[in-house]
Amino acid sequence: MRAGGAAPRNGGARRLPGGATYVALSGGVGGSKLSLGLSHLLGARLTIIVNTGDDFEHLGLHVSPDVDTTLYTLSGLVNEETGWGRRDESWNFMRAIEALGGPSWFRLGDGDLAMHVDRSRRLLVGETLTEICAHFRASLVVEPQVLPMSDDLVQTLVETDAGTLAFQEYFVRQQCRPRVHAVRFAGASAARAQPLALEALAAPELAGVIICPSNPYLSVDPILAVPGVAEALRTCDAPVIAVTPIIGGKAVKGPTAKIMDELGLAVDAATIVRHYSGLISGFVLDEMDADQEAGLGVPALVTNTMMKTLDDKIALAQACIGLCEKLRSGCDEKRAKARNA
Ligand code: FO1
Repeated sequence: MRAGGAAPRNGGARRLPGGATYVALSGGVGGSKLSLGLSHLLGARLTIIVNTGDDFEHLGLHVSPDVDTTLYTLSGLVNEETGWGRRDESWNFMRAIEALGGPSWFRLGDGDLAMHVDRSRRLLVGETLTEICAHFRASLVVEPQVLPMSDDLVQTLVETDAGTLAFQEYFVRQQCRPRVHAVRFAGASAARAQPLALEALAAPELAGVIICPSNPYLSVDPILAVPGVAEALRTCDAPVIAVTPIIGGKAVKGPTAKIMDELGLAVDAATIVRHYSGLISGFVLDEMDADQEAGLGVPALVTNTMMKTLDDKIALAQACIGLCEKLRSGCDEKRAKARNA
């Protein structure tokens, strides 16, 4: 039995045997879908390090979209149509604030609002983002460990032809329309990586790290910009793999392909592999792009990466774990050969 008294929603029906642990690096919607698949297979043996570069203060509240999307998805509360926010949500607050002439460009449902109010209240009395996330995780009965990448403020800023925009200004208010020149992460160099995240990456039981199919430039890079995280990936004993966010030259959701184009990059798997070069030892690409496998320069697995159903999510999670196992056994063989040589 877990805190909150309820059994985990995933019930462990498809749980993989063994004590191996995995870490996922995730942004919002796309990353959460794979995290859900992984959570079905791994339960509490999964740690998800979540981007907080999208966090911002809105209406005096601390909103942490990627953390909430992860918690909602893993607890079954998510609105599956949008991929963010709660399902069966009511919108009385939005109607009331619109009637008052208040800001309505960022939509906060009534149930969702409770998260932001309670998070803000807890921050005011000195709790950290990690402590708050652990509390919500227990209340919503989420099995995997969900960790903000840092408790310190890191702000994703998008340099565009409309000026420097805070992430949500770019993403929601301006609907990703401005042309992007660069992305930077204010506060990242002084931020401390969440110690539990570094601990999970250094655990002797760690069997793989999976970079989810989140936007590499907007959602994964902020995590990697926090000192210690990229280094922990480079030095960890387990394979690190990435799942493509690009299928057939397009992003499943969001502005990944548009940004790649604006940055003068080819919108293909090789660009993503190069982006993570030095960090990853394996890559998962979509079967639609099978012809790109040969030129990637790292071992690749070709599979369906489009996650429409829960079965798709679990199948992709299983494929990721399979690739990590394969890469690990390759390394073990090499080590054994080197020992015997
Ligand atoms: N995305 C939108 O496109 N429009 C919104 O009004 C919006 C509100 C919102 C509220 C809470 C929350 O947790 C997420 C919300 N998102 C909204 C999604 C969010 O902006 C993005 O998904 C992430 O920041 C990018 O990963």
